[in-house]
Amino acid sequence: MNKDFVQKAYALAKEQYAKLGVDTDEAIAKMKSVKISLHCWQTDDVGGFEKPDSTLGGGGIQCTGNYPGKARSIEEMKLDLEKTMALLPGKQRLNLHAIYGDFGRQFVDRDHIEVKHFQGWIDWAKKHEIGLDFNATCFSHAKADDGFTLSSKNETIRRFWIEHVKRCRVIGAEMGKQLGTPCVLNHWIPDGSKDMPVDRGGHRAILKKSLDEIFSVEYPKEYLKDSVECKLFGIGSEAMVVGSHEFYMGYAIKNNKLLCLDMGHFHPTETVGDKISSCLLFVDELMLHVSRGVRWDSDHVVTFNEDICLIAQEVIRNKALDRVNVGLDFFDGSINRIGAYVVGTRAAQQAFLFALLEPTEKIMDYEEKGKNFERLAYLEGMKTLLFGAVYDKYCLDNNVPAGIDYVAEIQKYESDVLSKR
Ligand code: RNT
Ligand code: ZN
Repeated sequence: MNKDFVQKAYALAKEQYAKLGVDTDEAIAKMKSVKISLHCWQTDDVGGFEKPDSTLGGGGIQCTGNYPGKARSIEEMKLDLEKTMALLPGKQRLNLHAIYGDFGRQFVDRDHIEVKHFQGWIDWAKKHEIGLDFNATCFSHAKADDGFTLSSKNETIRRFWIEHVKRCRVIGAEMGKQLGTPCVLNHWIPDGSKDMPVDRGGHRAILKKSLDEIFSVEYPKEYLKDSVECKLFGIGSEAMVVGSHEFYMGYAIKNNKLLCLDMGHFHPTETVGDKISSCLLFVDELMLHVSRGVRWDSDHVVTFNEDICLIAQEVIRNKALDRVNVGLDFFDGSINRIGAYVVGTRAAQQAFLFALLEPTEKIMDYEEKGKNFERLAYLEGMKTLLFGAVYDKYCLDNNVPAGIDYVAEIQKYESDVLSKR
């Protein structure tokens, strides 16, 4: 897009928003604080690099599609991430899973992973001046095949996973320490039951006991922040998920942990945006897994829709940007994976910019006076202002393609790089 055109359109947008008392320059400046954590697993369909033929297995999550160009090594993944970041305005973070370590040609089981397997990633993050987040990987493993890990009644299996998660915390803390920005270590486990279990309580008590042991080691908050992620159901865990919403909400409040809210992990008529102001009254910080569930927790690429907008609006309206960590969690293997990344991340950024451009005080004033038609009209009116021109200016300021100019760049990357894999 022609720079002149972007500038001209922005000048009009600035004028239009100014009439509503909104300063567009200020909103763009605030986007510096919106650092979205890129989930590395979009580049390879959650396969990981433990074994040459690693594929996503179990845990009730599924990646569909077989579009060519999947990253097959750390080198390819880094290349893909660099391309992705080059097409995104602002700074991001990178969110790694434990299966993405540099294990060389050896097989290193989950209960043996060490900082050295992730030093390459830490150095890479340092070079790109970004922070790292991390996840224990308690799925795609023979010891998760019967559906229980940290809540398993089999003591050998339970101990294996406790050891894995403890090691993940050592690694996460080291990432935070070396990079000077706390690593959010997210804990999601697949544990659950396909059909009606009788001992729900037993498994939940075991999970609590495992977590208590794992978290008995304290790390400085400047290095490591643990978050816990609930889920309503998964494929193969339809009847019960051990780590339910009540379980983790209770656990996080009682033990001062971050609560992770995944947009695909609630009943489809619930919205995560509505939960934010409640949770923030009881936990210090949240981790968000920004995703788009189509009919179920399908992990579709995020689009600029009302669900993501409400999340961003609630974060901004409650002045909670510094208490909410935003990470992506989708995996689509049916389209160009870098394209999926860029579309999804831009959509999440747009939601935040859109929220930053809201004349909240004015609308709230109507609300307080009971003038709810006016409130609705303003909320609707915001949708058709020259918002795109402001996002384009944000792109221009950051020297990345404005509008959908990134499409051509991704097509080129596909023919030069991805199609040759
Ligand atoms: C699964 C959870 C979890 C995973 C990632 C890969 O339902 O959302 O966060 O998607 O850890
Ligand atoms: Zn998630």
